[in-house]
Amino acid sequence: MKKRFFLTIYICLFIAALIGCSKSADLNYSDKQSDSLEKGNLTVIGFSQLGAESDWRSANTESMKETFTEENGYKLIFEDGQQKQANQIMAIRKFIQQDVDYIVLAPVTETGWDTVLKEAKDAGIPVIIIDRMVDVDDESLFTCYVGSDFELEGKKACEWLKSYCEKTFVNPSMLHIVNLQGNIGSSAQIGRTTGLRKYAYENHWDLLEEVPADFTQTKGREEMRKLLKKYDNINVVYCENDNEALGAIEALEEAGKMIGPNIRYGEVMVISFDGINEEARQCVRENKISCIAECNPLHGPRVQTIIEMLELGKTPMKHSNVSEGIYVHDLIVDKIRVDSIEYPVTILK
Ligand code: GZL
Repeated sequence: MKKRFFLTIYICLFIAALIGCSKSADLNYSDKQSDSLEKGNLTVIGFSQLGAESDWRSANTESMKETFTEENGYKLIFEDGQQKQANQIMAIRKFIQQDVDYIVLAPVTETGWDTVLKEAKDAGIPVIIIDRMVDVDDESLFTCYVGSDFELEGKKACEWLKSYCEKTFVNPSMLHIVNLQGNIGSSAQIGRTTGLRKYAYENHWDLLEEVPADFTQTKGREEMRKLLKKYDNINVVYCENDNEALGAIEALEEAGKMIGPNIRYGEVMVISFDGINEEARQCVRENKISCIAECNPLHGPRVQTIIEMLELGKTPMKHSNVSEGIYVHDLIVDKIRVDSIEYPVTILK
């Protein structure tokens, strides 16, 4: 009798356990279901943007947001690093916890990414680097890079300056140049500065001073003011982006300087990079900025192509650079040649 009693209890407990498991499985399943419902069929992308310092940056962010919409099948999680690498590293760790499908990183500076990119790799999340580059010991820590060749941008701007001097009979020894640099340690600053230094060395240009101006208009104006107090012979201002150039122009006008390409007649020539800011483009039309080396911010569609390839199990190019031009006021220099490749120049209408 006793035996039958305990057997009945055991069987009831066993059936209860079975129902419980199936419920929790259902629970898990419904949890999973709600999880997948949250993601739906969307591809989830964690995008760590470095900041909002310039018009170029805003256009870059806009391009990513316009591309990775839910209508296009994506869920974009956007984090603004506010110019701080620590914020970007925190964002990447958050993306890893959220188990996103892809991480896109626009790094504020080149170094200091190895550890967090290793964490993303260990989590099996592909990382796509855009715009500026990362300097890591092991390039398997990121899937691929798409952005600009910044040293080439610098060389193009300098080759235009060299050709312009030749065409207008300005002796290279007449040039007295200052460089308003971007964020120190960023690929854009490193490349554009390297291009200038190479040309200054090879052509015996007088490179008076290089100062960080953080790619912003405010800093460009402040640093230009200081340089004008220090030097009375500046006749070329090399600005590593358009926002700095606009700030420099404000300071030059405050100081009563004539701004333009006619160095022989005492004008101060302004050279810049990007070409996305409408005010800067207007300055080219008015010959206040003599030349802008284009830096194209529209990486959204390029990243989408990469992700579509990865989704199909294909392998994108490890490094891809976008092709970029030169914007000018007139065709005194109608083409330039850099590293034996010819580039057209474009008059800004
Ligand atoms: C270049 C980009 C630079 C732009 C600046 O790709 O990193 O940062 O030239 C921006 O305008 O702030």
